[in-house]
Amino acid sequence: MRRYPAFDPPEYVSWQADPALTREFHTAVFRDPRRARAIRKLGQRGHLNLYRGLLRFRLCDIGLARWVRQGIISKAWLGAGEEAVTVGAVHALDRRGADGDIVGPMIRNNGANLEMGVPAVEAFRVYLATSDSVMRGRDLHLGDLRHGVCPPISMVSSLAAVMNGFALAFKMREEPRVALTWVGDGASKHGEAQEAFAFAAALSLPVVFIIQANRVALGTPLYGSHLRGDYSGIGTAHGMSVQEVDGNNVLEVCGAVAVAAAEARHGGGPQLIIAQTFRMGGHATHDVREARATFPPELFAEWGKRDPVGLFEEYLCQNGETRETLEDIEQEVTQEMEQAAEEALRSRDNAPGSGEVMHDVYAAHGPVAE
Ligand SMILES: Cc1ncc(C[n+]2csc(CCOP(=O)(O)OP(=O)(O)O)c2C)c(N)n1
Ligand SMILES: [Mg+2]
Repeated sequence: MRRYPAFDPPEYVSWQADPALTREFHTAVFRDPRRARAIRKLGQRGHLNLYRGLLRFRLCDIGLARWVRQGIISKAWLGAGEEAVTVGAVHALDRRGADGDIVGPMIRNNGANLEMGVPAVEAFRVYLATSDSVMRGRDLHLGDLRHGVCPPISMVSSLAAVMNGFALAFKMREEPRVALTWVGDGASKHGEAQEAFAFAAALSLPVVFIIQANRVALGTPLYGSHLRGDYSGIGTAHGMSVQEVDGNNVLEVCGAVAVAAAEARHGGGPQLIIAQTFRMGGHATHDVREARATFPPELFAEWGKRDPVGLFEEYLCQNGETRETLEDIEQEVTQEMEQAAEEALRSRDNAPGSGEVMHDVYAAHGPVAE
């Protein structure tokens, strides 16, 4: 894809395919027969849709970063380098909408909205806090249950328990549906995440948890919060099935989630996936410099070579796709995102009125009087 020197991490601007990593990508896809079967089932259309999804997430983020640079918004939480963990997972689910599987993204999984069918304009409008945004100007955490997306909860790890609620309802109603959520490696240490894992396991709920191990939590590197360095023990301690994946390999993620979702859907209980990845940017756009100073440059260089978009492009081209096909998709997605940003800007003056502030707000004792 085209690179954007003003917004991309420098490692992406000068991105070149590394033959060893391209080989590794290919090997990983077919290592596990169950995952390989799910990946083959995607067919050409499914593969290109995954590519489209990666580009949507990346280009939506670039659109938001551009808005920050232009002073339209003050900051944005982006997923650069981690897009495959979100896109691969969502594409393995039943995305029919309100009656299908339900996902609970965190803010770094914003691309889940786009892949579940939430219009791209919403990803921009939500940042402008306009009354015509799906969140009605209340919150920049985006979700829409009509498309099977539960909005993120700002307090990290709280969403894991909420997703258990969806899963419990599916189980009680005997509906073959699953709930899926992502838990940051930092958030996985919170009591609420651990309680959610224990509860899901004890009740054998149809839920998939993905620990998004990007080696950092805000400004704290992994080794500052987690002595072991790996997460496999968390799942087995609670009695969950565990799979580990390269989170920058969109096909491996998709295959692993397809296997996990099938298990959960057919009574196999909660499934944990540990996706190894790396945050190529800051916690948000405001602290990129500090984030880059937190880790040695070699780590950025190493993970920079593993750009999920570049790796997948190489794979696709080695498996029969032409550069022209990929460029056409890129042009289409670029246009989609530019139009979405423009459309959102047209709502910029629709601030929520003061009369709306109490709508849909509940206190412990019931609806708040207007
Ligand atoms: C309960 C709670 N404590 C602190 C915060 C502030 N905060 C927001 S994101 C974040 C770090 C989360 O790290 P991780 O779970 O690894 O997710 P990542 O940002 O790496 O995707 C923190 C501490 C919060 N939102 N919620
Ligand atoms: Mg993290």
